[in-house]
Amino acid sequence: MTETKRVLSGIAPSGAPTLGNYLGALKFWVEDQSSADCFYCIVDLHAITVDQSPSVLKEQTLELAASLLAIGLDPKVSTIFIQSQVPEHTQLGWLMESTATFGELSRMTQFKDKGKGSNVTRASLFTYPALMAADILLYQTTHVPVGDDQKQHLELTRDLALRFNNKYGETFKVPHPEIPSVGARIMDLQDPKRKMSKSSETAAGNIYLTDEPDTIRKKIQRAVTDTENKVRFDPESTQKAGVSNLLTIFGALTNRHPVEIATNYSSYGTLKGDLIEATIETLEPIRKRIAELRCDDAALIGTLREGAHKAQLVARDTFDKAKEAMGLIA
Ligand code: AQP
Repeated sequence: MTETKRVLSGIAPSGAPTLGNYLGALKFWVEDQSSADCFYCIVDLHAITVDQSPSVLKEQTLELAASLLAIGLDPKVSTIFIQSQVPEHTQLGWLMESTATFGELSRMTQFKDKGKGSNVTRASLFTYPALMAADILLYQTTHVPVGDDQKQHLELTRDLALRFNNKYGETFKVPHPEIPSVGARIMDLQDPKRKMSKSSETAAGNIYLTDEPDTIRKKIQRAVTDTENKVRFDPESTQKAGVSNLLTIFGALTNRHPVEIATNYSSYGTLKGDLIEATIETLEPIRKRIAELRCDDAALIGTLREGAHKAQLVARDTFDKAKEAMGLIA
């Protein structure tokens, strides 16, 4: 008998979602809905591992929730919820912190990059990979779509699940990473050496799902290229990083290979013009739908609460099993 494919993925409300989030992750979430039992989580507890203004965090959470529905995630098909509304996440997170070692968490490269050895770095930034393990293991997840940056955290999740199962008895499914075969890493339009990030301070390098057509036009027209004016896909070359990024975006938007797209263009101007049209064509219906959904935040919150309720039915069961296995009285 083949096991049911169960997917869990999360996104942090750490800023307005970008075209990078959409092309690198969210569009695959929509595709997965038809073939798997999907749990999609707004990981607000991950967002507070760095400083957030409370009012901004609330706004970003609602904007992200509207964005997830606007791109086509269907709450009748998938379980869509806010992480902090299901307390089992933090509860199992503690059991995972009590399974992981200090040495393991110290080796996480994201902590080393983001924490930069500072004394004011929050303790939660150090321990959040254990919370992420709990997020995944609570749902007996079989597959986790991950980008390059999250592979190490998923490896830790697998190690913790195996360790727990060996020590306390079979409790968790051990999840597999799922690397999208056509996954794209979208870079900042102004600094193509760094990835497009929702928490980035320079809006000019990001395209947001809520950008108006005129804003998209200006951002792409001003995107950094080089003086050679030769449309060539060569993401490894520093000189061609900007134009390669534009070709990657175009490829991901139209399901074509960037190398093939490059052969159709002899100037950056025409490439940018066509890319602007393709981007607006994809994002304009999403932007309009987000605006409609944001007219009724109460309904949006209601949808998320229903999602949390559905999620909790599964999460509670796993948490009780884990607690019992560890010798905690239920
Ligand atoms: N530039 C990107 N290109 C492709 N995929 C991307 N993702 C993020 N940026 C790009 C994918 O989006 C998903 C959700 O991301 P996350 O919220 O878990 O955090 P992140 O990866 O750290 O995304 P950001 O936008 O860069 O957030 P901040 O600024 O808070 O750090 C993930 O699947 C990620 O791979």
